[in-house]
Amino acid sequence: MLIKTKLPWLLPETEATPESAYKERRAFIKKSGLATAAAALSAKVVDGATAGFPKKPNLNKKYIATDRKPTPYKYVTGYNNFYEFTTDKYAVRHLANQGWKTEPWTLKIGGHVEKPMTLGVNDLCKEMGIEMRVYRFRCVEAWSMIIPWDGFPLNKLIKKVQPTAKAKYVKFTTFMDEKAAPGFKGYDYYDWPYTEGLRIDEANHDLTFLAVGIYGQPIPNQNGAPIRLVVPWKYGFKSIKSIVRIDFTEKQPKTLWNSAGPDEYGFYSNVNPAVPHPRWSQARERVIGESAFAERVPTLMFNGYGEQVAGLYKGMDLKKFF
Ligand SMILES: Nc1nc2c(c(=O)[nH]1)N[C@H]1C(S)=C(S)[C@@H](COP(=O)(O)O)O[C@H]1N2
Ligand SMILES: [Mo]
Repeated sequence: MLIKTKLPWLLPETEATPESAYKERRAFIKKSGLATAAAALSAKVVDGATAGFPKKPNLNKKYIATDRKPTPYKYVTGYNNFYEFTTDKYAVRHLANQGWKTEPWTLKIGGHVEKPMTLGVNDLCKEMGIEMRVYRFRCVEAWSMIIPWDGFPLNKLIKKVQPTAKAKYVKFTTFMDEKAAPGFKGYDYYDWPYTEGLRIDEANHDLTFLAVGIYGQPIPNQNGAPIRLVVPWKYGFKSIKSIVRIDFTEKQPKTLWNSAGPDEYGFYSNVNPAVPHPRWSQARERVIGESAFAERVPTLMFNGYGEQVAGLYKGMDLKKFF
C-alpha cells in the first residue's frame, strides 16, 4: 500500500500515549533544541489575536454534546495535527507560535459564485456574528475530543457569495508560506497546500461550521488560526485549518489526503464504525484527556450526528468505504 511502503512516518498514532512517553517526549524536545520552544514548554500558550472576536460568544444550546464533558483546553490546544508544522502532535503548538502571523488575514472566495470577494477575518467575525457550539471531534486515527468552538455556520457565508447553478462542490485551501512552517519542505511528498472539499449540500448543512475561536477565545495558531472548518460528522482531516481560499467548483475537487492515500482517506470520510481503516479498526476511539489506559469508547455512526446528516447520503451504501 502506498502509504505503508513509501511513507512510513505517516503511520498515525493509533496507540494510547502513556504519561511516561509524554514525559520522555518533553525531555527529548528540550534536549534536541527542536524547539527554541523548550522555554515555552511551561509558558502559556500564545492565543491567536483576532480583533473582531467578541468578548463573550453565546452558547447555542441546540449544539451541545450531552454525554461527555468538553475536553480540557490544555489538551485541545496541546495535542494537534497540523502537518504544515510537524507531525509531532505535542510540538505543533510550539512551532506554530514562533513568528507565524495569523493577523491580519484575508479569505478569498471565488469560483462559481455571483459575488467573488476577499474578506478580512476580523470583518467577517463582526458581520457573521459568533456563537459557541460544543461538537464531538473524531480523528481518523481513532482518538476523539469534545470541543467548544466559536464561529458561524458556513452556510451564512455561502449565502453572501451566492453560488451559481454550476457550483456542485466547495474546495478549501490552507495557507502556504514556506518560511512560516517547516512542513512544506520537510514533508515535500505531500501535495501542498493542504486542500479539502465538501459537496455543496454538505457545505450548506447547518452543522458545518467555520471556527474562529475555542472555549470563547480566539483560536490558537496550532488549532488553525484565524479561521478553520469544522465538520463534526466527518473524520478530523476534513476540518481544514487556517483557510485562505474557498472556491465553488463543478467537479469534485482534489484533496490532499485523498490524493496521498485514496484507499485510506475517502473524499467523503464520514465517521463510520462499520468501515475499518485498512490498517486499523474504527469501531472504538480513545477519548483524549482520559487516562491512556482507559477503555476505548464505541465510535458512533456519523460521530453521533446521524439524525441530522444521514439524509445527505441516501442511496449510498454505508457499509462501504467512500
Ligand atoms: N491545514 C491543515 N488542516 C488540518 C490538518 C493539517 O495537518 N493541516 N490536520 C487535520 C487533522 S488530521 C485533524 S485530526 C485536525 C486536528 O485539529 P486540532 O489540532 O484542532 O484538534 O485538523 C485537520 N486539519
Ligand atoms: Mo486527524
